[in-house]
Amino acid sequence: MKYSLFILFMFTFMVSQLYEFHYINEAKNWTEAQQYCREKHTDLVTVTNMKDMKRLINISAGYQSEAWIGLYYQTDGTRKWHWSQSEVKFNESETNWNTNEPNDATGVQNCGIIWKNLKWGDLSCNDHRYFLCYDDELILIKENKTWEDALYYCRDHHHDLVTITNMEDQISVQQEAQFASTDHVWMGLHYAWSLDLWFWVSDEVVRYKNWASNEPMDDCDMSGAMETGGKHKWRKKRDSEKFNFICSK
Ligand SMILES: *[C@@H]1O[C@H](CO)[C@@H](O)[C@H](O)[C@H]1NC(C)=O
Ligand SMILES: *[C@@H]1O[C@H](CO)[C@@H](O)[C@H](O)[C@H]1NC(C)=O
Ligand SMILES: *[C@@H]1O[C@H](CO)[C@@H](O)[C@H](O)[C@H]1NC(C)=O
Ligand SMILES: *[C@@H]1O[C@H](CO)[C@@H](O)[C@H](O)[C@H]1NC(C)=O
Ligand SMILES: [Ca+2]
Repeated sequence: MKYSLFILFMFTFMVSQLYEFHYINEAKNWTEAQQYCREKHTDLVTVTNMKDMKRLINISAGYQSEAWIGLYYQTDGTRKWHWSQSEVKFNESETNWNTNEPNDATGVQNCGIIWKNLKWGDLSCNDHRYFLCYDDELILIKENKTWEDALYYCRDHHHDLVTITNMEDQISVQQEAQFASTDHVWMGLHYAWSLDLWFWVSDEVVRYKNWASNEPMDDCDMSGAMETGGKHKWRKKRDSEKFNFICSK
């Protein structure tokens, strides 16, 4: 089937900063769904925090029914849940199972689904269901620019310099940053000297933090950059330094 035909059956239902979710209205088994998402988008969705949950609430709109998410039980070795997006570790304290799930109700149920009430269940991976893919909404610009020029570039050509509000965002940005040609990449993080405050240019409050230790004191004309390699810690850098940078689309 041609891609244009798939488009007809595809609902793009929300644009957030770093991800765009797609509800695919075509029944497939879990493995086929994963393959489809990886070919046409980035992967099956990871659903790990309340921000994502709230965005997914719109699945329950209209007639849309339950859908596969990127959750599966690894069967070889230790039996343990995993996310299809392999960089994200499954965290037992961030689950949202429906009452009595997971339960292997019909024998072995190794794949995860999200119901209309946003609760999770396990189902047999052979079952055919609609599913949820996501697209990364990040782009690495491999040009060396000052922080301010990077900001204007992103706002002119895309959406904004990237904002990171949680660990999942951090991981997505790391994935892009590793391909940079400079040892740091600019993010949309800036120091307001007059207010003695770090802020995201998107107006998000700086809640999640990933600063390296022993960073210099806050000073005027400083902005936040992420290390391209290693632990991808955040560093305070002079605005006039020139780095690659990451825009949100
Ligand atoms: C759900 O969709 C409606 C209409 O498309 C939109 O106005 C609303 O902001 C969305 N909800 C969330 C939580 O994003
Ligand atoms: C798991 O989630 C909890 C609650 O959000 C968080 O406090 C904890 O740091 C997470 N653990 C890991 C290993 O990420
Ligand atoms: C999914 O479908 C494919 C193609 O029909 C098949 O090869 C595969 O075994 C199925 N996978 C599961 C887990 O059922
Ligand atoms: C940016 O700077 C890096 C490191 O100095 C250099 O390797 C790279 O070629 C530069 N890129 C451009 C497009 O000038
Ligand atoms: Ca079940």
